Amino acid sequence: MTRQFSLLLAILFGLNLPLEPGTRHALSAAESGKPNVLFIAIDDQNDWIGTMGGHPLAKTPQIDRLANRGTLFMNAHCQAPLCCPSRTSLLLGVRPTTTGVYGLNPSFRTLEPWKDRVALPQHFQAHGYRTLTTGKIYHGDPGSPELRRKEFDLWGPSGGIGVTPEKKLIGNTPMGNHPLMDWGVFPHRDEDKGDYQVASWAVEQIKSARKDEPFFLATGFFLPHVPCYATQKWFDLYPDDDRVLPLVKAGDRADTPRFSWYLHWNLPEPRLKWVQEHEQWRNLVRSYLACTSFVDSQVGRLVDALEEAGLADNTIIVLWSDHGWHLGEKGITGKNTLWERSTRVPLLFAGPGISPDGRCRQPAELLDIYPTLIDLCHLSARTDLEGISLMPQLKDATTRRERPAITSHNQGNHAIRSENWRYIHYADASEELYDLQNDPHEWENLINHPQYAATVAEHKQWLPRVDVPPAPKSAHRVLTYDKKTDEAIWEGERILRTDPIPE
Ligand SMILES: [Ca+2]
Ligand SMILES: [Ca+2]
Repeated sequence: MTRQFSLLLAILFGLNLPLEPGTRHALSAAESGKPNVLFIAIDDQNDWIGTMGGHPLAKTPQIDRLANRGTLFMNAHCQAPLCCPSRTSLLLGVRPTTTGVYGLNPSFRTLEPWKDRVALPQHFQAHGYRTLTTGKIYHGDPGSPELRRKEFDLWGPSGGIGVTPEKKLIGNTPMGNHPLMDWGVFPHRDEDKGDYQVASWAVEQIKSARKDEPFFLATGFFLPHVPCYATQKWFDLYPDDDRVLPLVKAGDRADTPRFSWYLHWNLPEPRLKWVQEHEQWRNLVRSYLACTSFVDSQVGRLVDALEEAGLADNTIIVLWSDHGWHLGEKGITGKNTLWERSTRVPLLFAGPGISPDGRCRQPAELLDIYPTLIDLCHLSARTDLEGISLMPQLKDATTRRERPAITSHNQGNHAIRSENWRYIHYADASEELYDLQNDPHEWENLINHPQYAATVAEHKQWLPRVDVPPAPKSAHRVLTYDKKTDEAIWEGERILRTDPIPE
């Protein structure tokens, strides 16, 4: 069978024939009426988005406006509460428990089973799309110009933090005084921030887009990832008093298993106790909110550019964050947990074929983005994806979804989030259960209440059956556990049952 003929069959019958990255369809995608895609990633953005209700004071007018134009998933969750595994899962369309990518290393392209796997942007490239990227989409740069071209046709500025103060604003932080662990206001210009430059480049690409070739434009914002620096005007959106603080319950960890601490055993992100004692809690919360509002304004610049270029009606916008962030809840700041604040993320679609004002409360996964974009853009289907298209919910947000959202953090640790419940199973067999309808903050672990045995059993059946150990050369935030010896290894160091929890 010639390649042209196999491509033709793929177009006609949606067969999952391998499409080599960099090769293009015989048919021009524009001729077949394919919409553009504006793919917007936000880093470490939790559910503190105005219309999601995660924080009553969060101001995100641009994302809210976009949500009104499209469908917002109110119960969407990452597949891993960490950049590299979450993004790897989304871009490959497979779970972290399938690849074994759980830590910040390795890059999946260095792993034999995944080095040639067609990632989401490559699938678009193979269907005649011009693919462009700026800012943080993948975790880490592929390296050489040749490797970069395999992932995207054109690379813009990498963005990142941008301008920084001369020294850390909050002084030394515990557990290693990591340079990124900083936040606050200092005099600088918004234009000197990495995210502003990323948005500016994306706006230029939208303005100069060719009319005869659809684009897939990936724009990855860095904030509100730490360090959370913002200019005064963004801080001024939030009161300088304790109304900004999230609700936390004293002693909330008394009923969570000790193993829950192992998932974030020793990390640069300070605990709640430290930010309280150093009078940094309110400053951190305001800084995070200020950065969220700043990124929101950059999203607005992209949407405005699409409208001004006359492309809004022919462009699918998908906006997502790679995972959430705690700001004191459950006694910690940071990610790396299997609770709501760490797994719940904004996920919204807007554009042709998508219902406006949709608010879907069914569980959804970032894993679903790949097959959903295939459907929205009428590309050939793939049989190697583990997500399920959200197309029915984009037509009618009340359409039920059978499968819950599943988040994994290292082998053996999983959260199963259904419409109303969260069930957590750790590698040492300890468990948690929360009734999100009556306990939205997940304060009361119901696992020992016998009346919920059926609920637990129902959720347990969704635990991943494929649950591989960490891939070779896994590092950074990697936890392993041996049931036979009850031995947990965090970042290469053994944790004993009697070890005090690091602060
Ligand atoms: Ca991240
Ligand atoms: Ca509790």
